[in-house]
Amino acid sequence: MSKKSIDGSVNHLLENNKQKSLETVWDRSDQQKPRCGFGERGLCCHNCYMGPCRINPSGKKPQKGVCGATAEVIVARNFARMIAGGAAAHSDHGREVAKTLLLAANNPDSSYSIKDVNKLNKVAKVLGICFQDRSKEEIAAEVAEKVLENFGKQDGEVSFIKMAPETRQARWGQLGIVPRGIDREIVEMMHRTTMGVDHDHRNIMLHGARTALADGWGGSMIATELQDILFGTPSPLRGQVNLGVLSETDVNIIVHGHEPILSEMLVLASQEQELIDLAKSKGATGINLAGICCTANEILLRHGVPIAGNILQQELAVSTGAVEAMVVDVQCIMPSLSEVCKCYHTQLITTSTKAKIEGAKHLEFTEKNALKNAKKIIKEAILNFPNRGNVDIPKEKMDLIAGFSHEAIIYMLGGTFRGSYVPLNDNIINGRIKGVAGVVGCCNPKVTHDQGHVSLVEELIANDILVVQTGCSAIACAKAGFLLPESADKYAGKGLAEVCNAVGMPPVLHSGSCVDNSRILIALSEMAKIGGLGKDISDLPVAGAAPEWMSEKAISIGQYFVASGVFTVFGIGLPVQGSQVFCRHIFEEFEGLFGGMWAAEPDIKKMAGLIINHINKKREKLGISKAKERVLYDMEMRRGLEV
Ligand code: NFS
Repeated sequence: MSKKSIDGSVNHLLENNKQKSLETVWDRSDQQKPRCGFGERGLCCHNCYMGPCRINPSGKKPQKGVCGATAEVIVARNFARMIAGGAAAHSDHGREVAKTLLLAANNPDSSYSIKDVNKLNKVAKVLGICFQDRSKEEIAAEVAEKVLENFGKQDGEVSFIKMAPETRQARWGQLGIVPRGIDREIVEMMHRTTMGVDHDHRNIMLHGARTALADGWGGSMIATELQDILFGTPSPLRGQVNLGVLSETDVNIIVHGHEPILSEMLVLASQEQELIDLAKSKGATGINLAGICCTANEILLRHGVPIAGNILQQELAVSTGAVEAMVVDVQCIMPSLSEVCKCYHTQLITTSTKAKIEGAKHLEFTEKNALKNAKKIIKEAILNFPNRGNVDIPKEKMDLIAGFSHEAIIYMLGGTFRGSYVPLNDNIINGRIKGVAGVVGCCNPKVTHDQGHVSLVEELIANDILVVQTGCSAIACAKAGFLLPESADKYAGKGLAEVCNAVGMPPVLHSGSCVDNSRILIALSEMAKIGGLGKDISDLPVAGAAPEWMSEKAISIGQYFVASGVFTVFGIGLPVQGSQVFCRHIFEEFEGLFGGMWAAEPDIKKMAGLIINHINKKREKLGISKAKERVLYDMEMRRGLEV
């Protein structure tokens, strides 16, 4: 890999950091080479202390762990535990949002309120809660209580499963994998994969599907839907992205992590006149809040707050010397930040009781005193401004349009009165749009930063495939300029460009953070329900991809997409490749079970080829593989049609 990134701001700062001997994620990644081949293939087991055990991938002994576990059992258990880890992270986030909605409903003095009543009523309807002639607080309290039950339920099914097409629900029912309670499925996954329990890789992965569905249609969907109620459903707005959004003259505060419960309050606090005045009294021109990772996506989508970068840019943001405080909550936060911050004046502030870092200042953020806590954090940053030394802010920044929630897409396509997915389905049927791909997930220093996302998306839109994005992948493509309507003419195929120009949308739609992948599930369900493209998600000409994945959360997302019927390709590699039996199961046999299956393809051109072939295969099956233009009937033709 010649360059670490395709992003000039990253390469510039890395060069400077090298001279300062400042260690970053790329240096530590190099120090790990050569990587453990057993671990990379998923072949080591440390689930009990008779081990650790590993299977020899060459076929020589040992071919079994001390307990007798085979390669496929070990690989399955490791993979399933990654699903459980990812599902736990998304779902614990969802739980906090539900608790905050309950607080907002029951406590008028709390800093939170119910912003989107339409969405509240919509969610209440799905949950079977009466919303007529009741106050929004009453409805919200019942919604929050009902979804909170979803976590601890032992039987039945998680509520939002109902949003899936009926054929899909029936398939899950036949397979016995409808998630009952979110916590229950995660606990059972950990139980089954502990020493001496489930030794059938197929059975392990069936529960892996159930656990992942409890994330996608449970924890993540709860997070998204309830965040929309609390903070507003996103609609298209303009923003900016990359390290160039940092200001030379303002107090720069970066919020990094995942839960908008914190970041929304920081947005509010940063607009307080008294704090802006304080910043000015310290010699700054104002307060500049910017985000990193998914919390950035959340506040970009709802407030247009700029994004400083994706996961691999967190240390680099500090190394600009221009950040007064890096405020973090949970997930994707590197502990190394503490060391990097020591080299600058930057104050690292942890806020969650679940996530502390040695060397950071801990300012506990609780929902109860949210705004007060947020103000305290902002004040801390302002007071640090006079300690700023030399700064080196890269020039790179790019405009983007974001905020394509499922509701916004419907509105964009059809307006208030006839908004639906019919126009999208029509354009897929007439072949202007060949299909839809969700390109999501992380960045990983094992490959050139941002390259996989950008090259894949470029290839897909050139082939008339509409791309929907979330997470760090969306940030990568935003930096490349794909998230602007103008990019349709520049990069998209003729058919897709025509549709984009007619509607005024970019060919790449930013739908939010990683929990917002649930928006894609709902959009796919709607496409299937509308008709014309089959009856189930697995009939649609769609696919999913995570070209630079790294997190357990990505594995859970991949598994729930597959279990929902979507062909899903991961780049880099998957830690399952030590067992051919297991690979055959998730790459091939899964299709018969779920209608969707996994694939692993590190070569981005080939990955694009797999997605395009899959979409063509689905189009052929639907009988829409030949481009058909709609016939505009004149009166004579119409009369000819009459019997
Ligand atoms: Ni998703 Fe978001 Fe980024 Fe990966 Fe991490 S921030 S929740 S896990 S690295 S996309």
